[in-house]
Order: sequence, then C-alpha cells, then structure tokens
Amino acid sequence: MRTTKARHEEYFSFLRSVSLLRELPEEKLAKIVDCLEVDYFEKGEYIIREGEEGDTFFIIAKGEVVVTQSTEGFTEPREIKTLTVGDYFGEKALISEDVRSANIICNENDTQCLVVDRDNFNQMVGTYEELQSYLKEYVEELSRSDERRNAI
Ligand code: WNU
Repeated sequence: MRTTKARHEEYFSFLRSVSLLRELPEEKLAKIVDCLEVDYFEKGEYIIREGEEGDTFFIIAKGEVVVTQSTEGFTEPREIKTLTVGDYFGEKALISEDVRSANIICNENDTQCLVVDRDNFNQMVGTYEELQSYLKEYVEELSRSDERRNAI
C-alpha cells in the first residue's frame, strides 16, 4: 500500500521539479499538494474544450496532451503544440477571467494531470508576486500569438 505520506512526498518532489513552482516556499508547495486532485485521461479525450467555462489549472504528471485551436480559414481546429510531463495549462481562463481559449486533448493513454482549483490557484499565485507577473505576461503573449494565428 502506498501511504498518504509517500503520496505527499512524491507529488511534493515532482512539483518542485516544475519550473513554474521551483521558487515557491516549502509550506506553499506542501499546501498545494494537500489540495491536489489527480485526473486520469485516455488518448483522444478532451481535457479542456474551447469556449467552455473552466475553474481549474492542470500540471501534467504523466503522458502528453495536444493543444488545438479554431482559426479563420480552417475547418478543423489547428494543432498548436504538444505538452508533456512538467508542463501546465489552463491558467489563461483563470487569469483572464475568460472562457477556455483552446482545446486540450489527451495524446497518450493513462495521462495523469494534477488539478488545482481556482481558489487554490489564486492562493498559489496571488500571494506570490513574481509568479503572478510571470504568468500574466505569459498569458498576454498567448493572446498575441492567438491574434497572429487568427484564432476565432
Ligand atoms: C496558445 N493560445 C492559447 C497553450 C500552457 C501554459 C502556458 C502555453 Cl504558461 P485556457 C486552454 C489552454 C490555455 C493555455 C493553453 O491552452 N495554451 C494556449 C496556447 O497559443 N492557449 N489561447 N498555448 S499551451 C501553454 C503557455 O494554458 O489556458 O484556460 O485553456 O484558456
């Protein structure tokens, strides 16, 4: 049996390896681990759909996802990038207070994501100014690339 403590330690050290969270104080990181949920996905499953409302932030713990987006002049959503272990997504809807701006589709069976809800995300980011400004800038950059791509 895997104990709660072992689980905690496993996710703690994993989150420490996520570049975004590297500088977070220990007690903050531990708190995030306490309120994490783990979600499992199979290849082809939509984790996030464009246009839907969303209240969650995801960190990939295992597997791979594809980011796609509807753009002018294309009948199907275009593939923008793939994300893998240690990458994260879903911050834009939370930061911009907007609907989801792209699709996130599972690209590998048994993909595992750590899920942080809005309240915990705000606690994680809100009280840590560097993280907040880093993400804000990144989200603005995403909006600019959406425009260049003629996202709908
Ligand atoms: C992109 N345009 C848009 C990605 C993940 C994290 C960071 C890039 Cl810091 P959401 C859909 C999610 C969105 C982003 C992710 O898709 N995304 C993009 C783009 O070019 N979204 N609009 N590239 S991967 C990525 C930077 O996380 O958040 O809540 O849901 O809108």
